[in-house]
Amino acid sequence: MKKGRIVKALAGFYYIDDGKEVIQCRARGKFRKDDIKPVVGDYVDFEDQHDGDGYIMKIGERYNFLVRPPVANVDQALLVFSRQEPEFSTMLLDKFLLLIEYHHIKPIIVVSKMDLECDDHIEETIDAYQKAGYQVIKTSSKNNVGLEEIKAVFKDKVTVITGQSGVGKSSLLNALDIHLNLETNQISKALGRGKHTTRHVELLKMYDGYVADTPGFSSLELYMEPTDAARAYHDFDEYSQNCKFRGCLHDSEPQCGVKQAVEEGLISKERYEHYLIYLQELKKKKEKRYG
Ligand SMILES: Nc1nc2c(ncn2[C@@H]2O[C@H](COP(=O)(O)OP(=O)(O)OP(=O)(O)O)[C@@H](O)[C@H]2O)c(=O)[nH]1
Ligand SMILES: [Mg+2]
Ligand SMILES: [Zn+2]
Repeated sequence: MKKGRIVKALAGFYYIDDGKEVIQCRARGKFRKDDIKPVVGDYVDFEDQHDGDGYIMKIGERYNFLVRPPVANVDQALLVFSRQEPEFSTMLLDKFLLLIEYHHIKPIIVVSKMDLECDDHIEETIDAYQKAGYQVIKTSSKNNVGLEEIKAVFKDKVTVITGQSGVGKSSLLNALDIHLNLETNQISKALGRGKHTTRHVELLKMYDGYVADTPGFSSLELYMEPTDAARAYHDFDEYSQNCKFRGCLHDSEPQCGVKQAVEEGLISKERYEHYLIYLQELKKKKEKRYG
């Protein structure tokens, strides 16, 4: 039996890197029965048939698993948000951060298309997220800005590049490595959003790390418990030490450390308001599930 890591999944085939070469494999039917499917990033045991085909026999334990995009064993995520086209949305960014931090994946915020100058408050926004403790990298694939900073974060890590369709994820990777030639697309001007150019997930070896370009999305679903959401943001979690009640959702509970921090200006009011919206969404979902 050989061991390796799935670096690509496409049309029912899995491509496994064993450190020397990449072998094309299929999954055994038994995985489907157990309702678990191999995903990119999985460590697997496989049988090499030596005819260019093999079979995945066992999926190793995952230390985390992202549903969208489907990738396992991820260290960090570049959350790519364009300054324009599509327009930067802190509401969506906060949703994303909630999801990524819930999975214990380190988020790195990338503000792409910085060359599209306009009358926004992008610097203030960036400042606010940096104050909250997030690393923010400004890039322009068009003008080759911020690329060295991106290369530096790839080293020794598995990084997923994610974000809405059309924000420039594939363009960023192409700018980092001119030989990559990933397909990119012209954004639909009428809709102000992209048309899903990237269609599969693949781990690429880049700058001493593994990097996954992923298909963009147009909407993002939250699926955690309300109590998990209350603990997801690293900065909220810090102040929740001062909450009187265990399992405080930082909503209507008295003596809440997070609300206190918002009042004192230590947590941005806007982020807290976004959090409350997502918390309501999750509570409603839970009610539906349990009646
Ligand atoms: N002005 C400007 N345009 C950019 C930049 N980066 C990407 N674009 C444009 O944005 C559009 C979408 O780029 P893609 O790289 O295909 O976006 P994507 O995020 O990979 O999209 P999906 O694969 O659909 O998720 C293309 O028309 C790019 O030329 C940039 O830095 N500046
Ligand atoms: Mg793409
Ligand atoms: Zn609280």
